[in-house]
Amino acid sequence: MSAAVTACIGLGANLGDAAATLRAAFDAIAELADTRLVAASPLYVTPAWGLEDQPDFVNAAARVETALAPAALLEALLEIERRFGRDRSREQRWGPRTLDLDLLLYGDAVIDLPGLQVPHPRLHERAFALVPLADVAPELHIAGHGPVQEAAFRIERGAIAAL
Ligand code: PH2
Ligand code: MG
Ligand code: MG
Repeated sequence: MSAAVTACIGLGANLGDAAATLRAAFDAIAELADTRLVAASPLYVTPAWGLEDQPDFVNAAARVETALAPAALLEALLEIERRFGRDRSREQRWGPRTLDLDLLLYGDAVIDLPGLQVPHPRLHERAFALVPLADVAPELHIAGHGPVQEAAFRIERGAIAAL
């Protein structure tokens, strides 16, 4: 694999067997073309954020090395979401989902396109994303917010629990 970039992916689910879905999603990420899964975080049960009247989420994070460009990696992640039953035409913002794969970090890139914002805009203030990310990428920097580990120390962890 040539010119690989380190990227991080946030995984989340709260419909069906969310833990099984996340484990299978790690396998799907490991099988992506031109991409190597370097680390998979533990799974965490996290209280739903944004829209509180829904089941707890299971969240995790993956660290990969990839030769895919950001848009190609995002498209591959959306394809995995669809394979696991995600239908974006039938869901509400911040509502329940079978699988959500977010591109959290892509090297040091700062990308602000419709549908592709990296670092993920609210990453530094969301414990459900930061806590697992700190397991796989403590030393990586969130542009404008410093190292992942320090952002994770600053955040209120709330009721997040290892699965
Ligand atoms: N994702 C959302 C909305 N709320 N809450 C938690 N705890 N975890 C998530 O992954 C999550 C959420 C929409 O993507
Ligand atoms: Mg998403
Ligand atoms: Mg999300």
